Amino acid sequence: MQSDKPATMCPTSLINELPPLALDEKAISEDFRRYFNRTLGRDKHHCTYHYLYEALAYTIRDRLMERWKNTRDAYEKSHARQTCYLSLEFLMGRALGNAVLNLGITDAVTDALYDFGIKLEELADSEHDAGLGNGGLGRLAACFLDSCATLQLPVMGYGLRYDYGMFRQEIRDGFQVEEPDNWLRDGNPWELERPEFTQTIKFGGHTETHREQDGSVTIYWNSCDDVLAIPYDIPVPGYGNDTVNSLRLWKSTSTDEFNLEEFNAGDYAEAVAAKNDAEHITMVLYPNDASENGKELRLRQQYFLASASLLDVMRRWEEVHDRDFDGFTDKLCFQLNDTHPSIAVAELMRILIDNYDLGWDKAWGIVTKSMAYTNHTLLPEALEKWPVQLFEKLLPRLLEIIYEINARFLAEVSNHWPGDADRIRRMSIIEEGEVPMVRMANLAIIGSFSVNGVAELHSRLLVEDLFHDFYELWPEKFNNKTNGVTQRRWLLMCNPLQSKLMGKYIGDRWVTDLEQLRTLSTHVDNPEFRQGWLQVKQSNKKKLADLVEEECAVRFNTEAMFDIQVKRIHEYKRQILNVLHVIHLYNRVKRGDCDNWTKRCVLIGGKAAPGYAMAKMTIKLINNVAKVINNDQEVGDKLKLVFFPNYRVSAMEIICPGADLSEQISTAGKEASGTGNMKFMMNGAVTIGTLDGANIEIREEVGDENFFLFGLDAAEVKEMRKDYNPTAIIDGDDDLKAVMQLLQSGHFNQFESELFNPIIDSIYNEHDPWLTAADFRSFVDAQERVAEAYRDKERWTRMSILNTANSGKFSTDRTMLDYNADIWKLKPTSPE
Ligand code: HTE
Repeated sequence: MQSDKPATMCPTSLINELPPLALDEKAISEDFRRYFNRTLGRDKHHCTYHYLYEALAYTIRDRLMERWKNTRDAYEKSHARQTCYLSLEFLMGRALGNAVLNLGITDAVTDALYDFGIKLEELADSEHDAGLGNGGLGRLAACFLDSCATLQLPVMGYGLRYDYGMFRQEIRDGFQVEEPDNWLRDGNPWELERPEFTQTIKFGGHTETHREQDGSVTIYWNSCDDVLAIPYDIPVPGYGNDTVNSLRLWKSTSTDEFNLEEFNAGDYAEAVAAKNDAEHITMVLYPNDASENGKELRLRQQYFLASASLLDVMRRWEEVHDRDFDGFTDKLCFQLNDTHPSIAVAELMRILIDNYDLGWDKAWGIVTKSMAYTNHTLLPEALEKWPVQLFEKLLPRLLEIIYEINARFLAEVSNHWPGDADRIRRMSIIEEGEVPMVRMANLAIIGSFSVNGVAELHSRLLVEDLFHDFYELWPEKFNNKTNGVTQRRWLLMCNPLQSKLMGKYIGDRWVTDLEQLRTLSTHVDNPEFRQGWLQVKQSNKKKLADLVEEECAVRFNTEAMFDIQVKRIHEYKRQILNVLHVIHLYNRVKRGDCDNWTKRCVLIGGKAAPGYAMAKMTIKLINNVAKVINNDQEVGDKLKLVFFPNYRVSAMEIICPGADLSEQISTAGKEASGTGNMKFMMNGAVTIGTLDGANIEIREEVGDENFFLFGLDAAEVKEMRKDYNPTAIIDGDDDLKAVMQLLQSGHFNQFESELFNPIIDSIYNEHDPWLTAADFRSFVDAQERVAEAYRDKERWTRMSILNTANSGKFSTDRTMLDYNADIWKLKPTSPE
């Protein structure tokens, strides 16, 4: 094929002569028109927002393209050390607004569009979210990329290009219904296909050992079903600095030779049908957050990502260093986003030994100096284990390598703790039992030079409990890196009014140095500033109320407190505790206990994993309770409750600026960090929360008087579990008793008898791991303090301002600087 043939030399006159594209209104306007009319070929009959969006996306993309190339060149020329961030999830959301913002051309673009009578906001709204993640873990990866580009750190994201991202959630009759998210249907102007960097990934087959003439042993992994990995690159622009980093996403496809043997045997249809297996690997994102599903296809995805990414790194390495791996660990580092890509530990061994003939010790030295692992949860149900048998079938060569890693490791353990068989059993990569399993976290820890948690409490619990054995062996590996969020998307972009107001008082250095927000506190006594702050919040609440009305057909009164809990639906996050409080408020109205009432609009949103029955039931409960409350004349606008459907990145961009109260109410010790809590804080919401995850650090920063604390702490939770008696707690608390009685009476499921029994039973269960009843009283009391504080407008406004002012720590810029100082050691490198 002539088209695939590389030109003998790339003429410099072809690639070096392009003058940079102008960023002014006129140039943007011209390009926009050209793309709409000529490239897209549209006219008055096709003037949809989608085509306008597409024309603008191409206009912006052109301007990223030249910076992208310059950034690559700069990294190449300086032989920059690089980190590869390996993640099964990148929850990027929309790209257009972010690109415009980071290029610093918001005014020029707005003006250019204005001349055509088009509003940037409306056009940006027709972009489909890139929902390639479940929740916090995936969004964190996206925020990391933004901060690394802004800090000019040579970091490249590696992930999967799922055809279908996180499912679209519809609510029918109060129940969640999952609809496929066909996000690529209308094309994706932000990706660049790179077929020239295609890799071949092996699955199945078997291994053969060959003794060479010199006595050495070579292992061949043969008769595999090969699958092709095609990379698609997505630009990641830094803020105001001409750096554009890359996110490389792999798509699976079949090889032309796929199952040739069957083909030759005449099973043509079988062979063609088998192609599907290959194409299916990157078809869909698994919609489980912090819970395991153990499906074979998921393991295929994990290996596909690890292998394709490592082979890609090797290709680039060979271009410069040939087969000399001496300086490898000086130049490269891999950060594993949870255990999902941790098969990379074994895969890098395989590549170095089988493809490049390195000896075991040399290869192991390279692996353990280049891999770093981040743990994101303590929940046992999220700890990945794969049946040995499945490994044997799917990745036989990798299982051999894992066995060898394990044998050498266990020898080290025996040496350290002679005769401690229990410890060996606990630390082994292989869990013995009826179905022997490969423990991915053990593999990740053993193969990495750094292991970190994502908030102080979480990292402490890791070394005290979950990974205690490993900590005793290698204390120096363990460290904390408290999460953050990028203030470019989660303040500057999503809250222009607050940003503008802050700009007037403290300038805009906070955009790249969030600690600057602290200066806001010097203005907290300025009535004019406070007035402005209040007006901003009112406008943002109005915008949110409009969205809620559109989505839920309920009108929120913007004078009321907006009380918000958005996150994945999970028992440990305790949306049910929130509902119990709402029912309690409803009871108060119904019994006339309304003195000094604070009006509340409660919004709950989030997706439930499709196989998680209790989470789905929780959604139904919220909807049923909402229906009763919202239609009760007596309640009126004292209290509203909505379930916000299809919660996602672009929805959060409207929700968090409009929030007054941020609900962070997980059972202490269960939420590793949380990051929604940080977004709310930045946008001036006050938190009601437990001493869990990053809440603890948020409270430390903002001060106890500006945070509503309730509930047991992690140590008390552990204690309470020993003899937990929810029935006694409920009987001893009139408010909780009334709430439970109303639930049990079927008041919220009049025509759906018994529907909520599983939820009611879980609250009464002595083994309820989430201790919902135990924290009810404390939660209701804290909510009463919230209500009282909210009635005092001036006090609340101060609290709101101080929350923003003290959110500086929670920028991913700080998080990335911490990773870089302790783990990556990259040199900021700027293009030009
Ligand atoms: C934590 C959350 C934390 C976030 O990572 C989480 N961990 C997972 N999902 C999260 O949102 C997770 C998903 C699948 C498997 C294992 C863990 O729950 C980012 O803020 O507290 O660190």
